[in-house]
Amino acid sequence: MKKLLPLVYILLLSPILSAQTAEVNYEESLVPEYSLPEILLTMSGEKVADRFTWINKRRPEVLQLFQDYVYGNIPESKIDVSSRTVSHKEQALGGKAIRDEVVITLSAGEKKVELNLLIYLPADADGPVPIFMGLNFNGNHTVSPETDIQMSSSWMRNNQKIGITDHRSNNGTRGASESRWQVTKIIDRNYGLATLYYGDIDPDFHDGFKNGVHGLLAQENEKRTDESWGSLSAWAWGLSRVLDYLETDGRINSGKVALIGHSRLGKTSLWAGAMDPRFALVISNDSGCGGAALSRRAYGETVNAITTAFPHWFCKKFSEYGNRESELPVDQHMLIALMAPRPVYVASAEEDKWADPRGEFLSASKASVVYSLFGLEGLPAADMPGINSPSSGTIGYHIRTGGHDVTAYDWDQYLAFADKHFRNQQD
Ligand code: GTR
Repeated sequence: MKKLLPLVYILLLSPILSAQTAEVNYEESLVPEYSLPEILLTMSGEKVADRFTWINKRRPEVLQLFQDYVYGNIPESKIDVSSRTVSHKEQALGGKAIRDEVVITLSAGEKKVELNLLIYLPADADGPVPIFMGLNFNGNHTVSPETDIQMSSSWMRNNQKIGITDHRSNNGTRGASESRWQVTKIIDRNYGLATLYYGDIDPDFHDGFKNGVHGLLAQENEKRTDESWGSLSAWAWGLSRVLDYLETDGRINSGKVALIGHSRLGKTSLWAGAMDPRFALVISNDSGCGGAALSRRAYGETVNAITTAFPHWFCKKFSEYGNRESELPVDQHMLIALMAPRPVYVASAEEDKWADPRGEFLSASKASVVYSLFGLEGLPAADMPGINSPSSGTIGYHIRTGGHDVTAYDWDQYLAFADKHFRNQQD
């Protein structure tokens, strides 16, 4: 048995490894020529020249195209929601913050899913505070230096030894993701933070869409189609249920929730923000392919690579567009545009070539035409900004030094962006 294990791991990892090593293009000169689908043209050929046509005709069309071709449709299903606060700490982070742990129970008949939410709020707030909200990769106990946060008992990737990359080598240990969350910095700037482990909503492995909220919302004898939801849609749907809960907490300004996500969870934050306009500000940190990066550039991770390594993230139909991205009726600049007129921030990292930084910039830039319909400046920078030189209008963008991660530098930009849009403070 012992001898068999390495072989089993190699077999399990091989689709991921082969997708990452096979013919990855990192040469700008080898990016294929492409033309993007026209954002401001409806499917019936009508030019979108004002915001009313965008809101009433083109936006719903684009949203539906992303459902049908990329992330999949979420079934309408009635669920019951209840919540209970399982811990409350008045003197968190040395007295700076109040900390709650809340269990949100989603149920449908006998089936239920529990979401464990961790909330930090500034102790001296004099009214409802704006918050950052996001899914974490490795459990709430990894987010903060505090040692009395409940350990997650949900399925975790490192138990499965699948898809581990170096930036997650510490997963599971208390405080391991502290640098990615900067809780003290957030509190010092008078924002709250709400976070939960993404695997609570839907465990990140392919089980035929039975566990997590896929199972919860599934109807008896339901047949999945090529346009049915994958895990990115599941995580996004879960975020909206958490927002439902936050709306009931009077200490939080639920009209000022900034949704943040990194990598696959950055793809998720963009998709959640597109579907649910209650998210007032949306941040994509290094989200790459299927997130902010243009699919047609096929630079770094491609549609073929991502749907081979992670078939459960998207609807099945998306996988048919590997190597024929130019036939997709959407590209990812249209996803960014779905946020309009809300502020949206896209961030890249210089060494994160797999996520195609230029493709992320171009998406942000090309979404600006929709912001113009609202009389807003989208992304001010006409060309890709230099390293560590953010550009911010109602769309923000930066590329920083370093690799695939969320750093204090990233948070400094997000906090300044939130101040600008939530508190009318210029940076
Ligand atoms: C990679 C995947 C990326 C990104 C990343 C992550 O393996 O290819 O699209 O999502 O995982 O989420 O850490």
